[in-house]
Amino acid sequence: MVKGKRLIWCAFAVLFGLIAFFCSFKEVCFPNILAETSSKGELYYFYGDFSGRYFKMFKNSDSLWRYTDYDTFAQAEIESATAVNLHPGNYGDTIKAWRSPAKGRVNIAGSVRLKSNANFMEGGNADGIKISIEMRKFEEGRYLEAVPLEPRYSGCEILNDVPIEFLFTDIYVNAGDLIALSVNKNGNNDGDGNTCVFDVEFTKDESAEDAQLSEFLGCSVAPIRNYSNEQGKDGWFYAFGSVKKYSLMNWRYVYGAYQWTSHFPYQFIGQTIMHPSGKFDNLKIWISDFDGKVAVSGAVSRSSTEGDGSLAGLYHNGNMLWQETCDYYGKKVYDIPEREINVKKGDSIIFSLGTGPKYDEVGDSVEFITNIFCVQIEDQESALDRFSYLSLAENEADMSDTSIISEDIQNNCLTTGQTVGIIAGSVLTVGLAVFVTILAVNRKRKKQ
Ligand SMILES: [Ca+2]
Ligand SMILES: [Ca+2]
Repeated sequence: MVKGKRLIWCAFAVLFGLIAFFCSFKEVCFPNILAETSSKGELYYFYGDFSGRYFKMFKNSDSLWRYTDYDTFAQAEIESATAVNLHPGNYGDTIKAWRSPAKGRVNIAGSVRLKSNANFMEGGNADGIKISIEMRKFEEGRYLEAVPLEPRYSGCEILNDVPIEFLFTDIYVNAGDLIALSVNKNGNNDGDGNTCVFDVEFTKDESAEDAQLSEFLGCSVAPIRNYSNEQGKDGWFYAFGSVKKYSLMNWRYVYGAYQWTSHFPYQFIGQTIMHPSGKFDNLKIWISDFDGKVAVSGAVSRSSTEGDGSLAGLYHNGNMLWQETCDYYGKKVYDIPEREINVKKGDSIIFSLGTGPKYDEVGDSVEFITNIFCVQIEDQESALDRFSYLSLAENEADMSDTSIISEDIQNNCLTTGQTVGIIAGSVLTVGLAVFVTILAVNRKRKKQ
């Protein structure tokens, strides 16, 4: 009988132990079992500035999201079901965001770890990352300003490979609210690969119903799509020459990819990488098919320790709005500050890249981001023949007329009158030589 009682107690102890084990197991596994279903909210990847202008990244595959520049991506990591490498870009943060499906409460658990300790990276360029965890409340169809969940997670710098862990509990949310983890490059994005876990556990209020949320996520209007394999598509043309006169490039397989190229060596315009050639600039030209307003911005990223740099410019109808000699030795991003421009149908916006005043091409490959955002359309003519607004050159001599080249032309080249004089002189000299030769031959024949 005593034995039987002992057995019952043992059975209870084992059962209790098992319950305790499973409870603790659930606690440990909390981050990995969250936010898997749509009723728990949706997860998104953004690029830009969560407190300002940001865009939705596009899905490249089941485990990779991208934006326009090569360095920007969010990639699933193998080490856990929800870990992801939020690699920041040269021009904005890479952001993982969660959207609340209804009124309720959330717990957020996670961590961020740099894959490499920035203090010991070879080359000495690495400067770590900064992370922010912020919420944007959704009220009356619009998003309010981003507010950090805690001040210490606002631009928190991470320089070594020790993980930073965070846990927020009982955050009150309404349908549509966004909570996001942003990773910023903190200077440059060398060695900024990281492993982020950002798991959300949502508990809906008992009285709350799932809201019908729209696709609006507070994202800015995306820039007018600015790269394709077709001249004129979305208003964009790819050319070489000068801002005033140019020739269109051809789409060919060169330097490891299909991209726009001229017949000069190493001159091409890729998705974001471009390289100019000699005295002919690379030109990305956009022709408006509407009267209205656009916002224009961009950036040039150079990473080289040789050459005299390249000359980047921005023009509206041939008038220079911005120019910069990008000649820093090392890695540097030159921002083209955003500005609004009133445009008419047929107006041109040109982003140019030249080799510089000495036409030295060494180290002139750059990454060039060229953004044009449509702000306001008053009157659009979609069928506008944009080709007819191009300023195409008749030949190569016709297009050697960039702003920097024009100085050289003024200093070193000849006027039309001088050119005619030289041609006439040359013709006369050759004619005289031929005449003298014939005369000499005739005399020789007479002597024979
Ligand atoms: Ca960095
Ligand atoms: Ca150069």
